[in-house]
Order: sequence, then C-alpha cells, then structure tokens
Amino acid sequence: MSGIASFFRPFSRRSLAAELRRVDAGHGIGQVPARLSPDTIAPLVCGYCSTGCALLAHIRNGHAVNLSPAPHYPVNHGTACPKGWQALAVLDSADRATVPLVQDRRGHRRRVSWGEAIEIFVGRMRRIIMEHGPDAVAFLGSGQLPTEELAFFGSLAKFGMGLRHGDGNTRQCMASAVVAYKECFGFDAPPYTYADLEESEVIVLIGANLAIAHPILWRRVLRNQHLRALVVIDPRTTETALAATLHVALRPKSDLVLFYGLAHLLLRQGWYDRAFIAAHTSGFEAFAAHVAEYSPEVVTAATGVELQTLLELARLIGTSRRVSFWWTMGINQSYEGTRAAQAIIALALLTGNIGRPGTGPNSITGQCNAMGSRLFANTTCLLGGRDFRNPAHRLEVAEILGIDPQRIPDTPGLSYAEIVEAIVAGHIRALWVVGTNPLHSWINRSDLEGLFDRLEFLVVQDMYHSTETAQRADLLLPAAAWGEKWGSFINSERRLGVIRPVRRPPGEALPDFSIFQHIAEAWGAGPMFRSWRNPQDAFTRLRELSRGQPCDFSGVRDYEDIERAGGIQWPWPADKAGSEPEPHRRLFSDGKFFHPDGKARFVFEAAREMPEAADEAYPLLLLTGRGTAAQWHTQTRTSKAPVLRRLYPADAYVEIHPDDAQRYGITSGCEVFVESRRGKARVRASVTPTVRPGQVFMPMHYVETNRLTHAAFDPYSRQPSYKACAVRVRPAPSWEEE
Ligand SMILES: Nc1nc2c(c(=O)[nH]1)N[C@H]1C(S)=C(S)[C@@H](COP(=O)(O)OP(=O)(O)OC[C@H]3O[C@@H](n4cnc5c(=O)[nH]c(N)nc54)[C@H](O)[C@@H]3O)O[C@H]1N2
Ligand SMILES: Nc1nc2c(c(=O)[nH]1)N[C@H]1C(S)=C(S)[C@@H](COP(=O)(O)OP(=O)(O)OC[C@H]3O[C@@H](n4cnc5c(=O)[nH]c(N)nc54)[C@H](O)[C@@H]3O)O[C@H]1N2
Ligand code: SF4
Ligand SMILES: [Mo]
Repeated sequence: MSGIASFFRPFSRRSLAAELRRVDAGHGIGQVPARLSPDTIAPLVCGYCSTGCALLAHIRNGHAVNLSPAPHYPVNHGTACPKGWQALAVLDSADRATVPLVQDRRGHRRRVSWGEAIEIFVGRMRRIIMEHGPDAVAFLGSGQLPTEELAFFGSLAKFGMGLRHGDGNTRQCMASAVVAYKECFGFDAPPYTYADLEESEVIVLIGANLAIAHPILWRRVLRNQHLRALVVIDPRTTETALAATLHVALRPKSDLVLFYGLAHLLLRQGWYDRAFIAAHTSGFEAFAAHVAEYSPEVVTAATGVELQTLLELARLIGTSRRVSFWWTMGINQSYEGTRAAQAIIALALLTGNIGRPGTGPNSITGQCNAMGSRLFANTTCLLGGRDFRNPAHRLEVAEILGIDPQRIPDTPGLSYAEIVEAIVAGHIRALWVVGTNPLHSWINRSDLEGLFDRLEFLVVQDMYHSTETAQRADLLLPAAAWGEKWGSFINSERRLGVIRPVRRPPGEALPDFSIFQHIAEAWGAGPMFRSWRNPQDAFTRLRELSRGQPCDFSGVRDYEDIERAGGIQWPWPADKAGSEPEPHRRLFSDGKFFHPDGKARFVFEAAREMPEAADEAYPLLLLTGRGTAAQWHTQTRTSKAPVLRRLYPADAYVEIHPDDAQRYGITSGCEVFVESRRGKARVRASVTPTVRPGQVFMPMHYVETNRLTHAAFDPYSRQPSYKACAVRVRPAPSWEEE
C-alpha cells in the first residue's frame, strides 16, 4: 500500500458508514444536517475541472476551514490550481440559494417551504403533462453533479415522470468526442491514463490550452523526461503554445484538412503501421483513398500552415515511437467536430499509437464529472453507456432497477439545441434546469432570453439564486454544493473519485440527491427509488448498471475502496474486487476494440465550409474559450472568491492583434464594441500579438460573449460550434448604448 493510505486513514470502514448515516439523516426536509467528526482531515476530489485532483479539507469543529492538495494522490501529486484551492470560499457567498423561491409574472419572488415547493413542482408539471403530454416537459443537467445524482435525475425524469427529452451541458462540451469514440471504438472510451503525458516522446495538443484549462495536467507535461517535441495546434499563441517546440497556428476550423493532409504524407512516406492496421482496424483502404486528395498543396492553401511545418509535423508523428494526441474544445466545439476528432483517432490508428505507454488519441474532458454524465445521465445514452434503441439494453436496465421495461423510452429524445427549437415551436412548455446556466453559456444565448419567458414553467435548481438563469425561474430549488454532499465523479482518465460533505449546506438548501428523492415521493414514483436511499446506495446501483459494460466497475465495492486506492479507473470488474489496482491503466493494450469484430474503424468525410466566415461587413473571426486558470465558466462560483477575483480582469475584454487595432483606431484598455449579426457587446480592448491578424478572442466567462456567437452545430453530435463566427470591432463612443 502506498503513502496514499495515510490521508485516508481517518475514515475507517466503520466511521465512514456511521458518517454516511449521520449526514443522510440530515438530508431530510426540516431536519438539521448532521455534523462531521469534530477535528480531522477529510479527502475529496475537486469539483471544478475534469483533471480530478484530490484535495484535503481541514475540519475544525465539524466545519471545513481550509483546503490543501492531497500529497500522494496519483493525479495531482500534492498540487492544485487556484480554483481548487479556493473552493470553500465560494460556498460562503451571500447569494447562495438558501430557501425555495417562487416568482410571479411581475418578477416578485416569494419564499416558500420545501413542502410547498415540491407541491408546486408536481402540481404544475403534472398539469402541463396532462394537457400537452409528457413531451411538453424537458430537463437539462450538468457534468458538475456526482454520478449518483445524475443517474437519479435521469431515471426519475425518464422512468419515473415519463419524460423523453433531456440533455446536459456536456452537449456543449464533449458530444463530438463521444460520437467519435463510439463510431471508431464501439464505445465512448477515452483510452489513456495521465501517465501517458509523462511517457510520450511527442505530444500533440490540439485545440487544448492546458496551461489555463487543465493546469495540473500541464504540470504532468512538464514532468515528461522523454519529450522530443511538444506540438501545439491552435490558431492563437496561447500560454500553452508559447512553450511548444512546434506551434501550428492553423486557420480556425481547418483542422480536418490538416489531419487528412498529415495522413496523406504518412502514407506517402510509408510511415504507418501495416501490421497494426491489418490486425486491428477496418476501413483503411477507403480512408487511404479519401486522403489521396489532400496533397500538401491543397492542405497548405486551406490551413495557412507552411509546407515546412506540415512536413516537420508529419515526420515527427511518423518517425517517433510514442506519439500521443490530446484534444479539447478547439476540436469538439465545431460544425465538424466529430469528424475532426475521428481524424485524430485515424492518425493514431494509422501509426499504431494506441494501447502503449505515451500514446493514444486522447480527448480531455472539461467538467469534474463530464465522464460520469456521458455514461449515466440517461440522456444521450441509456444508463451505463447503453443504447435506448436496443431492446436487450432496455431489458437489462429494467431488470437491474426492478422496473417495467415499458417505462424506458426507445429513443434518446431531443438534444439541447432541439429542445431549444421545441420551445420556439411551443411544443416544450416546461423546463427543469439543474446545475447549468444556459442564459449565459448557450450559443447565441440572447435568443433564449425571450424564449425562457415564454415557458409556462421554468424550474431552476442551483446553489445560487443570482445566476442569469436562476433569476428567471418560476420556481427556484436551493441546492447544496460540492463540499456539502456525498457522491462520486469520474475524471478524464476514467478514474472514480469521491466527494463528501465537509460543510453544512446553508439555510434549507438540500443536496440534489435529496431533492430528487422528495420529488420522486411526491410524484408517486417513490417505490421505484426505494433502494436509492442515499448516494452510497445509489452507487451500488451504478456498479450493477456498469457490470459487463466496457465501463465495468462492479469490482468497486464502495466509496472506501475508491479512497483507499487513490481513485480507481474503469474497467474494474467484479473479479478484481478487493485487490489493489495499479495507479495507472490504459485501454486497448490487447488491440481489441468494442465493435463486434473487435476492430477500430476509420471514419471520415470531406471537409466543409465554415458556417459563418469573415466577410466585408464582419471582417474578423471571433474565437472564444477559457481566459484564466482562476475563472470557471459563467463565473457563478469563481466570482465569489476574493482571492480568485484578483487573478483575472474584472471587465469583459477582447484580444485583438496590433495591426487590426491600428487599422480600427483601437488602443489597449479602450472601450470597443464587438458586433456580430446577432448582437453587440461593449468590452475593453486588449491589444496583443497572441491572436493573428483577422482574428479576435473573447473568454466565455463574461456574459457578453454568447450574445455574439452564431448558432451552428455538428450534425452528428449536435454540439455547438462556439469557436468561430464573424464580427467587427470599433471604438465605443461613451454616448452610444450597448
Ligand atoms: N480555468 C478554467 N479551466 C477549465 C474551465 C474553465 O472554465 N476555466 N472549463 C473546463 C471545461 S468544461 C472545458 S470543456 C475545458 C476546455 O478546455 P480547452 O478546450 O483547453 O479550452 P478553450 O479555451 O475553450 O479552447 C482551447 C483552445 O481552442 C482553440 N481553438 C479555437 N478554434 C480552434 C480551431 O479551429 N482549431 C484548433 N486547433 N484550436 C482552436 C482556442 O484558441 C483555445 O486556445 O476546460 C476545463 N477547464
Ligand atoms: N462562447 C462559448 N460558450 C461556451 C463555451 C466556450 O468555449 N465558448 N464552452 C461551453 C462549455 S465546454 C461548457 S461545459 C459550458 C458550461 O456552461 P454552464 O454549465 O452553463 O456553466 P457553469 O457556470 O459551470 O454553470 C453551472 C451552474 O451550476 C451551478 N451549480 C454548481 N454546483 C452545483 C450543484 O452541486 N448543484 C446544482 N443544482 N447546481 C450547481 C452553478 O452555480 C452554475 O449556475 O459552457 C459552454 N459555453
Ligand atoms: S486542475 Fe482542475 S481538478 Fe485540479 S485543482 Fe484545478 S480545477 Fe481542481
Ligand atoms: Mo466544457
């Protein structure tokens, strides 16, 4: 047993079970949440990004007073970024939702009891369903809730309440990677382990700004002692690109052409792994014929990448033994994100860079539990990574949960964008939003504002009453946050980790899990969830649901197993129960994939035009993304921590190249209007050569950004194409309104 055990020791199996009971006892309506053991150190994984660092909460008198990074955890090795370290500060904020609130048509908010709140929820939802059918109600969830809560939410909504349409913010984030993996591997299975970052000879980061978005993974890159080349493919000279040995500043959204061009060169030079391709893949001949058209001339013209750079990149990939490809939102958030991700997978298959240390086509996830959401939210896939359309899968789930198979819908239902369209069309009249803030984060969100007002019933379940979306809610349900409840997350490398209550939820706020329990009871679906008494019980259901699936973790007996091992990566089937997992495990070392023929597939398609290119009227391309390591998404949390607020600019800003700034009469710090065909935003200019001429960049953390974005989607994943649309920029006169 490694040193990890030392910080888990305070919780023996008995004390953990006792504590579970105590805290659960406190999760009933009207009951005071129980206190933690008086003075101790309690481990829990971080509730922000998908890296999944372990933190230690320092408890005084049953109340966490500080956090420090866990010293021996195999993910973060004693380090943490500012968000994680400051995660307690955001729990104390004055705008925490502490009581259920009802809002009338004139915008007056009134406090109600939990009993009334649940009655209103059930009464109004039922009335809408009776008048318009169950398809008139939809739900939206989040990759920031623990898997137990997500599975409960999705099961209650679909099996208990009979809804069909529900999605999550993971659609904004991971959908393209999910579809790419499913089609290529037969399952949504990111194959890597973080140690691969340390074992690669060549690392290729694609549309991924690790230094900002995954700072602790970035540290893992810096620990690599074998690295010959660090390639960053990003139109901007990001913090990450500055450290690259080769920065490929391609034209936005020309990735697909670049990858096909690389495949073309690899084939032409003979730099590919014939034996691996023959034994473990299908579709190679057709792929080779497809990329024949992507000659270096075609590729350099389309991508703006110089011939020398293209040849150098092909040589690095083709002649190195351990090449790993890592991608994030620069790829997924695109109108052709699925195919671009599959082109990355194709490069790895072509060169046999998979299943060995330091290799892999590796999608890095975003939120702390995006991976749990992908498998268990019961939205795009049926619980446990199954398919709603498959009758055998429906039977399996019905049997495990002890429910009537007829209650399981036979389609996944509408995606996020289609839910929005159905609200426009008046088909969806009620929406239940849990742990996401669409009125800030949805693409071209200004469209949503009027729409949400037209909903007959908007329920928002959030830890704050002040979010853009919560402010519109007819019914606001106050939720306990990370640090105030139990559950488990799955990080980017498939590692299960545990969160635990180290603080009391404020006022009458309840864990989402308890809110779902109360709704289930009041709805009359209580018996269906009797065995989901608390998150640990729900975890037992999840284990069963995972059994026999590629994501099998039926060998994980309980939370304590996870904590003792320093997190457990799936798969961890039942025959492993009780044994100690290696700290790092990757998939496909046996060359067997999850398709019935055991082979991985080449999937490809011709590259397409950008939906809204720059033109005369709107001559600049707007890129969006993460701004600093201290900011999280729509800032509902990170703006509440005084330390974090000092680490990022308070006002919204746009980064613009010095040549463009000069052309438009703009100086650094001056106020400008950024305008698109959808809207206009007054922000500060930041003049910097990190963006190319003809491109500008705005962080997503400010509400202004998604007033401008263009609602285009990948046709396969339905993921929004957040990262490129046409805008213009001009100085903002003080008298002109926004
Ligand atoms: N500090 C912080 N960390 C976070 C988050 C946060 O809000 N704040 N959010 C988390 C979440 S949910 C996610 S999904 C991840 C996102 O993590 P990342 O994807 O790394 O972050 P982004 O800044 O959205 O996008 C990455 C890069 O894509 C580039 N890009 C834009 N267009 C293109 C293109 O066409 N091609 C290529 N190759 N690159 C392009 C952008 O210039 C940007 O630098 O971060 C997670 N970590
Ligand atoms: N232009 C542009 N837009 C983007 C992106 C981009 O790159 N560019 N990135 C997209 C991506 S990748 C993502 S993931 C989305 C994120 O978009 P959102 O999901 O809208 O962003 P968050 O601010 O994380 O919202 C989470 C909400 O949940 C609440 N919350 C936190 N913890 C809990 C909890 O335990 N229970 C409950 N009930 N509520 C809780 C928070 O207060 C907050 O209101 O944004 C997308 N939008
Ligand atoms: S890198 Fe991610 S998981 Fe680690 S402390 Fe920061 S936000 Fe939390
Ligand atoms: Mo994300």
